[in-house]
Amino acid sequence: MVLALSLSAYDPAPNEKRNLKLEIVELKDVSTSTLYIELLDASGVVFDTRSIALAPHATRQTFSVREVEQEEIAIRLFQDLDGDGELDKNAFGMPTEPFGFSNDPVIRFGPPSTKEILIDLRAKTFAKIRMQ
Ligand SMILES: [Ca+2]
Repeated sequence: MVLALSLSAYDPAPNEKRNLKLEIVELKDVSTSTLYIELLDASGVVFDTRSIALAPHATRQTFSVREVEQEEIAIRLFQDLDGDGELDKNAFGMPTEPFGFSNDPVIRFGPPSTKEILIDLRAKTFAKIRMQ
């Protein structure tokens, strides 16, 4: 017991928090819109959602992800143009509002896997996402 207690003093920051600065580019140039940002853990579960009221005609936006405990996260975003708080889709299920994912995956027939969009926060402190 004494040994365990003394060893714990050498634990390398077990609750280390990580930050990521995001630059989001190629937003659609409109007078009013809101950017929704979803943060997912490595298993694809959303653990945080943020929204930003974009400045009129903003085509880029920065955002800081602060103090997350996850070592890897995935990021999903969309630009809500009609103010309903949801990503609009057409009859085929294709988004009709701008969206983006971390790592800028090529979108073909559906959303990317979580693995494709994971960012390793132990290696990266900055990421750029292009809206599609
Ligand atoms: Ca919408």
